Amino acid sequence: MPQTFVSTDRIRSLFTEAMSQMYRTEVPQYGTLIELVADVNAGCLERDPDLRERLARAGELERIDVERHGAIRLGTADELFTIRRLFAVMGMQAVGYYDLSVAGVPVHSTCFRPIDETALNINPFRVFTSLLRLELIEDEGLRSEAEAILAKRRIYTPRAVALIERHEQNGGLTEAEAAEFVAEVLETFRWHSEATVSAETYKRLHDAHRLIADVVSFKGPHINHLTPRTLDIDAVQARMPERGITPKAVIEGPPRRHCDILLRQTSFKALEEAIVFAGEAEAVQGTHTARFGEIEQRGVALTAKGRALYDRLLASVRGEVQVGAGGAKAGAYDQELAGRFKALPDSWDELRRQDLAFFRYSATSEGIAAAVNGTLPGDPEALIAKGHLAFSPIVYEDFLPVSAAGIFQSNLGTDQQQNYTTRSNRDAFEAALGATVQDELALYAERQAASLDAAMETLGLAGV
Ligand code: OOG
Ligand code: NI
Repeated sequence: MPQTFVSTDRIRSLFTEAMSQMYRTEVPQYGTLIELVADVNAGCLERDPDLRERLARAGELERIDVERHGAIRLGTADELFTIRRLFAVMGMQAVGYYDLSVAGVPVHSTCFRPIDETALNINPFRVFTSLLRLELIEDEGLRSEAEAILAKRRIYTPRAVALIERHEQNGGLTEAEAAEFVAEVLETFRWHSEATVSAETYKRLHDAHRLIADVVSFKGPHINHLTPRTLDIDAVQARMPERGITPKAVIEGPPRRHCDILLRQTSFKALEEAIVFAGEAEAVQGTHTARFGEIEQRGVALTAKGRALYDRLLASVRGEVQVGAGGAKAGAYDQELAGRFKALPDSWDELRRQDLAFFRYSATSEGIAAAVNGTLPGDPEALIAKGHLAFSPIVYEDFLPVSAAGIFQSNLGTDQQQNYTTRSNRDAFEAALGATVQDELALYAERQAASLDAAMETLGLAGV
C-alpha cells in the first residue's frame, strides 16, 4: 500500500506550535510578552477596521499571534550539515549569509525558511541559525579545548537522524512519523541547566566571549528566543516595563513609517538563569545569560537599489549617534533615524516607480472585464494608471545583519553599538552547510516577475 505523506508545511506548523509551548514553559517572561503582544494586536485591530479586513482577507487573522522566528547557535560544521537536512523535513531552506563578526560576535549565520509563496502564506516560521567561528578565538589552547568539547557532543537524537534519513529516502513522512519527528527534534532545542563543563572551563570560555561559553558549555543548541509578530512594535516596546519586562534600548531597523520596509525588531534583555557545572564531586551552582524574547514587524522587501539606500542611511545615523552602554542616547538615535530616513520615499507607488522595493502584481476585475472587450495596452505603467493592474508589497522574509548584531549585543549584556571590520567567510560556511545559501534578492525578484507574467497573461497580454 502506498504511504501517504503529510506536507512539509504541516510538519513546520507542528514544530512551531511545539516550540512555542516548550519555550513558554521554559521562559515564563516570554509568556508575559506574548500576552502583551496579543493585547496590543487586539487594540490595533479594534482601532483600524481596514487593517482587520485586509488581514482577514489574507487569511492572517487566525495566526496573527503565531511565532515568526527563532534562533539557535551551533558549534560544529557537522551540526550545521545535519540541521540543513533536519529543516528540509519541514520545508525550510538556507537563505542568505550573515557575517556577524562585523559586530564583534564570532559567528556567521543563515536563515532557514520556506521559499515559495504558498508555503510562506501557510507558515513563514524561520530559524536564524549561527555557526560559531572558533578560528576567531585567539588563544590556541582554548580553541582546541573548545573543539574537543564540541566534538564529543551529539545534539540530535538517533531517532531524529533516522527520521531525517527516512524523509530523504522516501520523500516524506507519514502523520505518525511527523509527530514523532517533532517530539524528537524538540530535544535538540531544549534548555539544559546542567553545563557539560566545569565552572573553571566555563569561566575561561566566557572570558574569551560570552557567546563561546553559550555554545560550548551545553549539551545542545537551546533555542535562545522566539519572536511573534506585532502590529505596533512601538507600542509593545513602550509598554514592556508595565509588565515588568526590560526592553533593549532601541528598536532595530528602519524607523516607524507609513509604508513599512524590511524588518523592525526589539527584544527583552536575556535572563540570568541558574545552572549547574559538571565535573566536581559536589554540584557547583552558577548562572548563565542567553535566553530572551523578541518581537518583529515586517514591511516590504527592498531591491538592491532600495537596500543600498537603506544601508547608507542607517550607516549615516550610526555614524552620527552611537547608543551607549545602558542605552544612553537612545532618544537621540531614534530622532536621527526618523530624520535621515525621510530620504527614502514613503509611498508604495514611489517605492515601486523608483525600483526601490518588490511588489506582487495582479490583474484587477476591471482589467479582466476590459480584456474581454478588446486589447489592452502592453505597458504595465499604462495598465496601472487605468486600474487594470494592481500591486501590493512583497513582505521581507529575511534578516538584517546590523539589526541581528544589535539583538546579539543587547543579549550579551550591553546595548553598546560596536562596528568591527568584516572578516566574512562565506565559503567555509557553505562547505560546512553542504550547500550554497540562496540569494534572497533573487527570490524576491523571481516572485515579482512571476506575478507580473501571470497578471499579463490573465489580461490577454502574454508575451507582450
Ligand atoms: C540571533 C540574533 C539574530 C534576529 O532576529 O536578528 C536574530 C541570536 O542571538 O542567536 O535572531
Ligand atoms: Ni531574532
